[in-house]
Amino acid sequence: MERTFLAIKPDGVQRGLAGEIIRRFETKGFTLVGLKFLKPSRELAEQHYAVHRQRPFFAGLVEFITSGPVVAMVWEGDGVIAAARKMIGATNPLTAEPGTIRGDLGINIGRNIIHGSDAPETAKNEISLWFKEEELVSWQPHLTPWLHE
Ligand code: IDP
Repeated sequence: MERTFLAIKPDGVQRGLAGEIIRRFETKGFTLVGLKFLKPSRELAEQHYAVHRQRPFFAGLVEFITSGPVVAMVWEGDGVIAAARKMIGATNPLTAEPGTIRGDLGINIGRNIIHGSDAPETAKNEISLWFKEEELVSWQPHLTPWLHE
């Protein structure tokens, strides 16, 4: 079963959007298998955003993500990686489609509420960066037969 890493960034937490965001993934039918509330260390943030190390916004991004608590999550389900990216919307909330998390709830690229893994390989790496294996819970939701034929 496919898994992805999602993180509600400090702006999403400060704005009280954590419940709204979790609700969207729950009601869509995906399964929560890992959840933690933490203030990421600089080391964790720099590793997480390592691909952006050369970009001009890298320092600000690391500063921001380490500035407050984030809700780090692992969600499971068929096609969850691509579906979550679709539900999150484009990187810039101003151009993200209405109906997406960023399109409905944000206005600025540096305050775009949520992170979601962009591909199977990054999902695997990000899950193991943020979670230990024993922190992930494999379980069978009773709703499964009502979500899948
Ligand atoms: P994504 O979060 O939609 O996958 P990425 O291109 O991977 O977008 O960028 C990672 C994060 O870096 C974005 O979510 C955003 O917070 C930040 N970011 C990207 N481009 C800019 C920019 O031009 N200015 C400020 N922050 C940016």
